[in-house]
Amino acid sequence: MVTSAVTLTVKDYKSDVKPTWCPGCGDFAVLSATYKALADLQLRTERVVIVSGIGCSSRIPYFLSTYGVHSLHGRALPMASGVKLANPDMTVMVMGGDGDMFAIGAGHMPHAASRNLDLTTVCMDNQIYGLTKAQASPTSKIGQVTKSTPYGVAAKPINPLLTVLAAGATFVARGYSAKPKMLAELFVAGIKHKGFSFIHVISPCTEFNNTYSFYDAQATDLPADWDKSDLQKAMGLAITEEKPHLGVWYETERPVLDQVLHSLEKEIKPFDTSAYLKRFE
Ligand SMILES: Cc1ncc(C[n+]2csc(CCOP(=O)(O)OP(=O)(O)O)c2C)c(N)n1
Ligand code: SF4
Repeated sequence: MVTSAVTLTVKDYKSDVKPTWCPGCGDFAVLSATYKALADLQLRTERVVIVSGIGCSSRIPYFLSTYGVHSLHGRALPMASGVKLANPDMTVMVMGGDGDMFAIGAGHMPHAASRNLDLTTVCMDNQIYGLTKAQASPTSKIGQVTKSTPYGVAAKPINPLLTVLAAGATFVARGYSAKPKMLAELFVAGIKHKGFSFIHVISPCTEFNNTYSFYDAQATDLPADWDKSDLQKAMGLAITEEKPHLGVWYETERPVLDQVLHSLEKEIKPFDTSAYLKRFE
């Protein structure tokens, strides 16, 4: 993390591009929380990269004055992994939707978590494909009527928290767009964490899946005495919870891939390609 010598404020992280999301979209709160977290941490804009895939949520890099990559649908994690490995001192955030991260991009998630690369991953979960106008996503509820499931979703939804906990993420949290203060605190904690942090954000789509009243009533904070070092307890809650719990679910320390790989660099032995190729002459 490279901090600034002059004091940066929220407005320093805003780009000239105005967000194009629908009024009330939960992603606005995620953007504001990102501005606030970066300002709280005083991170220099040129030392931060926001990498996204494709989706309404994945438009987020345009609205920040940091570096940004609006990559391919589902490919934000591999793109961000390359950015982080090549630039270990940069703060790299990966941001996108439930479709991007748990449908087409789902194969990358467990590997990013198990490798423990120092990335802060934010999944804006609206339980629908917003950009393509309301098809079912991997987190849509059983029975949810969408454009692609006119008789209701039949599949059991993927459980993002359980997935990343099982795969080895070293920081796992959940926030809600209607609680922006907590969201910014979770982003600060996720960025400060050395290793793979995953922040699941309930981020309603006002246009196609407006769940604000449901989550206003259901979302509940983790108990004050919650032990965030207890993986089994966190996984147990992810399996059994009836109401979504907000806060830091789990945090632990493990060697971080980018540091491990860079520490191995000094052991690399020169490889004589011409001598090797002689075997095939
Ligand atoms: C390879 C590929 N397949 C499909 C699409 C079409 N597509 C664009 S965004 C998207 C899903 C968007 O849903 P989500 O990732 O949850 O983001 P949201 O728009 O809800 O924020 C799909 C299927 C695409 N752009 N590229
Ligand atoms: S369609 Fe939904 S997810 Fe997309 S900008 Fe509008 S409210 Fe947000």
